Amino acid sequence: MPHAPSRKQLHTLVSGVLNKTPLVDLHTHLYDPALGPVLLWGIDELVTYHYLVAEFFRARPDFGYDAFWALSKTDQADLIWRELFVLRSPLSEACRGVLTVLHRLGLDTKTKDLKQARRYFQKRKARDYVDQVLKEANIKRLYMTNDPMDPLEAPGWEKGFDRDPRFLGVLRLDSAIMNWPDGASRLRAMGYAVDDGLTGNTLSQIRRYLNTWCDRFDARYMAISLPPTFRYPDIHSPLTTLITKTVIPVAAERDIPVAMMIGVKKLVNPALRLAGDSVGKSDIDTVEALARDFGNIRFLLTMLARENMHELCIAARKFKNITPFGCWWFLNNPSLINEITRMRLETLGLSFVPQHSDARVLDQLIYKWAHSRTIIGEALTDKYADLCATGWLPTKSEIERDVKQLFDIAL
Ligand code: RAT
Ligand code: ZN
Repeated sequence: MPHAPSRKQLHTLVSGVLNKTPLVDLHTHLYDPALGPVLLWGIDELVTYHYLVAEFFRARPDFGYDAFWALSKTDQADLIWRELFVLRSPLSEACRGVLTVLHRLGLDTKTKDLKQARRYFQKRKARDYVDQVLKEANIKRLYMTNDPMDPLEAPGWEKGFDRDPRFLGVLRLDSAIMNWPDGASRLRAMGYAVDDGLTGNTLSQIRRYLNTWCDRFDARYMAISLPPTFRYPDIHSPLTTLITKTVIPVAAERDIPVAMMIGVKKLVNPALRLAGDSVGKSDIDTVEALARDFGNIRFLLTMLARENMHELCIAARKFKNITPFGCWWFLNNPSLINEITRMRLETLGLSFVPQHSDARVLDQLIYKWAHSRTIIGEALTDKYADLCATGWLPTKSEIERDVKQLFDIAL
């Protein structure tokens, strides 16, 4: 009988498989390079990531919000770099991420200014850099966040372009249906004859909008981020009505999943702009009721509050049409990824998607995936070690199969 491997041997095996397997990124804010400048990359974008903007104001509470936003992007980056990387140690996860990127690109991380990095990026071309980053991060496919109402990306889609098959389309719903009737005038401007009231005709026009744009994006799923107050059933809520009477029927007809990201309190501090959103505890009964009443829909589900993570695992045990995914935003920290991944493995086996990057800047794929692979590798190693203790010995090909089941979601 073969000997049980030591933890060290198992770890080498598991992390080797994880690092070598090209993974799929289920949710990003990255774009097909053919869409042009809407795809963000490079040092100034990295350093002005909204996670770091929030941290800048922790370091400099004396600095005015308006004064910060009035600066050019380069000046904002210089200021953030000085405050968070030069005047104090960059210990936070978002700061560490910038350093991981620079390090992996072969740049000096302990510099007083960003000149060296700027020189490096000036020499890069977007398309080649996409190849370089996807290779370094070992990501084979990623899902975008496509918004028909985004003036920066919509014209590109209307014109049409040759798709990069690694960048898959996702119809984002927030701009059209959140805080109804906010989206009504935008829909009318796009040629959809909607009223502010949710009449039968309005609902059918919105379904037409969803179908038209799912076609145009070749959308693999539709996605929405929801506040902690979101409830189903709720006959008084326009949002709930729009989800049940437009999004869900269109998803059913097209046989595509609906992704719900629940728990964001938008703009609790508007002065922080993109960095101004917060977290709230959401309602798991709502998730269970949706999964029960719409058993024909696959719900990709993530929640923002740590407090919701355990009950989401249990809801997924009860409803096969719920797929928990990722450690979202404020949960995308090593200590929490560790806790959440172990809990999911223990309650769901391999039937969840451990992580997505949420990258807004291309280069972030490098750090978000490097950091997550490390933590997930530790958690998996311990789980296989527990099996070894029973005499069950995993083979390399079984580990490869398992990693593929976890990450290789095909939609
Ligand atoms: O993680 C983020 O960058 C957030 O600002 C949001 O984009 C969130 O992930 C979302 O998709 O709404
Ligand atoms: Zn996101």
